[in-house]
Amino acid sequence: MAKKTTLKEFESVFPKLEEVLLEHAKSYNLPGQALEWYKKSLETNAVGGKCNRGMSVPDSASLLLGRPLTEEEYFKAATLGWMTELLQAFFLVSDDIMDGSITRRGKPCWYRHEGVGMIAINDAFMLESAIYTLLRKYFRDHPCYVDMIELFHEVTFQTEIGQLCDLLTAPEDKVDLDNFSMDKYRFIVIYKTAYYSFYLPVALALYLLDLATPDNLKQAEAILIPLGEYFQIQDDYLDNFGDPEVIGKIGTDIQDNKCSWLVNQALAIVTPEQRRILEENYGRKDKQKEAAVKKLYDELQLEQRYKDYEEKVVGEIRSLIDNIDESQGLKKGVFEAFLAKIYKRSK
Ligand code: DMA
Ligand code: MG
Ligand code: MG
Ligand code: MG
Repeated sequence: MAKKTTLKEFESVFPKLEEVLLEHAKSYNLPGQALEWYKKSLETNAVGGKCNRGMSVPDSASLLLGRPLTEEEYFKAATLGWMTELLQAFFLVSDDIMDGSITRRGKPCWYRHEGVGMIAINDAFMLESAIYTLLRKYFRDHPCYVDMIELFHEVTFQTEIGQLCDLLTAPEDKVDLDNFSMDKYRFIVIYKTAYYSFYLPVALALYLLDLATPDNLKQAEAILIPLGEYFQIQDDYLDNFGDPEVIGKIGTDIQDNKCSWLVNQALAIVTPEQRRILEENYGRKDKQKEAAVKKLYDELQLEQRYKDYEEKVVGEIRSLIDNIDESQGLKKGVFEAFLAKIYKRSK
């Protein structure tokens, strides 16, 4: 089997793409100060993450072909990978503003950088635009160019409706635990996370190789969406139980009144007195109230409940992978690689 791409190899593609993006901006006679700003935003927001999504485009392409990629193929695949990272950067810059987060990737969130503030909103839009600049530059003549544009547009919309429901179920001024449910939860996480984080990179790899069919895209989606749901449940678990030093961000879900996996699990097993504790302390911008919820989560043994969930869901995902019909162009290895990357992750 072909070897997996390293972060170093993947990151080595970025400077060329950055140059293309800056040249493109320059062609509009963008003043130097603004050009410098755009460069800083690209370097701060697109680079510096784990790049799991981005690297999975070349990795999936190589697994689908059953051989290593040529240099040119690698560059194209990594370029598509960087577009998924730009989409992610666009969502994270906005998400951190909307969630009132403090840190991201171990540093202050972009909107909290000196002199940035709400200019970050426009920076987020420009990170999104960068996707289409690169797509046009490198894929205009690709037989799947229109499919790729439509895929980015659709996945963006899917993420946005997920974010909308995430925000609407978490009003700042009104805590109503009856608003939460696992059905709502599933909708939120499938849309806000699973499509762009899991389905998008594999669909891109299939389009890149011109191997996509309605059938294999459906088959891939049927596995990648449950995988993405599991991934966001991990994110919710780590928001409370993870080490901020390791995950690079400080959890905000309790104070933000989020319809998180943990609060839904708690609601399913609380006694009436424990429910009162939740009602009085959840969703308040108050460290002590947050601590009371954290204490309740410990009493309810949610950490163990998460670990049991993880074993169960990983078993289910493994059996979905085992049942893949490889004659449709897919390879089990593509999905095994995703699962191996996230199983028992701590960041
Ligand atoms: C993640 O939701 C979804 C998107 C689209 C960024 P989140 O707010 O739980 O993410 P994080 O924990 O990284 O802020
Ligand atoms: Mg957030
Ligand atoms: Mg959020
Ligand atoms: Mg989170």
